[in-house]
Amino acid sequence: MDIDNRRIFIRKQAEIQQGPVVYWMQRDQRTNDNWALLHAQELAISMHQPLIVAFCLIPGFLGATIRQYGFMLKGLAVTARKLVKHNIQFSLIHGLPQDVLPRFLLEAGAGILVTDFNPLRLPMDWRSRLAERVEIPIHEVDAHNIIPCRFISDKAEYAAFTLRKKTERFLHDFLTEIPSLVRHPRSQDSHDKKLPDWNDVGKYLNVDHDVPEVDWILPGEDAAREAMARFIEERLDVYNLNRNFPDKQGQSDLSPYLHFGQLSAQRLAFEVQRSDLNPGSKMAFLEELIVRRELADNFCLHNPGYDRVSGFQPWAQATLNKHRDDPRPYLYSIEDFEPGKTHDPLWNAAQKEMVRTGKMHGFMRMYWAKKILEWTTSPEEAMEIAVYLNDKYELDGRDSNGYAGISWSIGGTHDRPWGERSIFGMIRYMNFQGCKRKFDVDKYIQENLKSEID
Ligand code: FAD
Ligand code: FO1
Repeated sequence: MDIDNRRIFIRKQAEIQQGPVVYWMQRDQRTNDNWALLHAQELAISMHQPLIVAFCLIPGFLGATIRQYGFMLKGLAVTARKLVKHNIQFSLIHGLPQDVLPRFLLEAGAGILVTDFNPLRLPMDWRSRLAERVEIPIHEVDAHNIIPCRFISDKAEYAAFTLRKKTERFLHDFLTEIPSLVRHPRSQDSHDKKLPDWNDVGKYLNVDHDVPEVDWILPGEDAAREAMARFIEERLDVYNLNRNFPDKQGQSDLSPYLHFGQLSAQRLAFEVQRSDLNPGSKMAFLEELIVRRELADNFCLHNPGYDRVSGFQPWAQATLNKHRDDPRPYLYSIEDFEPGKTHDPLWNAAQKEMVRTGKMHGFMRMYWAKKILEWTTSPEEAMEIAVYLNDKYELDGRDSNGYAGISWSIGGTHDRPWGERSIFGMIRYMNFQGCKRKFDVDKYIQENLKSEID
């Protein structure tokens, strides 16, 4: 197997015991192109042991609603079936990992635990608490990033250009073909091939059911691969032209698959790179998928305040403090923002797009967050409202890309200072006129407010 050791972080040193290998699947919820699963299988084969995959279903996660849980669980059902077909046991366990995994591992007689990488505060906390409660080794494998996050930099990178130099240096090592999972040669004698009753898991959830599931995207790793192929076939060639125009279908729409780990970013980058399409579009897409995305994980791993004003650069905190008392032309509360009831039809249209589809256009997310800074009493309130709405309605929410994107918009993270103005200070400003010059705002407003008018 050619897993690169620079992908593996020893989360807990201990004596490997004789027993099955367990992969605690958390962020990367797929059988295909999953380095953590491949590492676990390689260990199990070398130890002549069965391989078990465990997923801990948590009753609530960062404000996720039935919209996100529905998408995730339907995707997990596909992955569970594929694992069993590979003679790999799949176990769905209910509760927090540090509470339920120790007993599960003991009962399975596990020899070693493998998990994947997640830089967010809560998932990191699960991993460290678990490490205190088990006696077997824990290997953490970064299956989410093309260049492993812990390897590429040991500090918060200031901007895309500082990280880009490092990605260019190591991309050749890591943007490779990915081996396939093999049918596992051994299974637990007590291997319960029984799959969870997915219709029954809803009762373990404690989530808001008022945000409906969406139907424009099919969950699961098989649908993700098809969507990837369609994007490369139909939209990649003009990605550079259309991606920043909210009135055009220019983006890949793959972020929900990437967020839940139903699609490997390395697979996507590998297929894009070897396509013979417009080099400008390929470069633009890989810049987002590799540099921007890895910058977000780097930000969350090395900056505890990734979702707060305290996580902004000092220059940004200083400039926002200086303008803290500037008069706000409009002031709105969450009661105005959530239903999209501001004076600005463009902002309202973006909010409606997110509430209705679970995916606001990438360009509009910048405008949307910046206006929340302009129309609230403080940067702290702006961050709170932007994170709350983003994590409640976006299918791809609760993701390092989101915290980095909101921090970029409101706190200039990974951006530079711009000309000083009221409220924003030197944080980059965006306004309606700027959008009007750039794309057909009337068309975008019509499309997204029409459900109001109908
Ligand atoms: P495409 O343009 O097709 O890009 C392909 C992939 O590249 C994306 O799926 C994503 O993984 C990555 N990517 C693209 N743009 C960015 C970016 N600016 N930063 C990091 N990665 C990027 N992204 C999320 O995944 N979840 C979020 O909750 C989220 N919230 C955001 C909030 C704000 C205020 C801003 C400014 C950006 C946010 N983003 C978020 C980043 C970006 O807008 C989305 O990743 C993108 O719109 C997803 O749609 P797509 O997959 O069709 O994008
Ligand atoms: N990860 C889990 O291990 N168990 C869960 O029950 C779970 C629920 C969940 C719901 C919505 C969502 O957006 C993410 C969720 N995650 C869960 C975490 C997710 O898989 C990612 O690890 C994080 O969002 C970080 O990217």
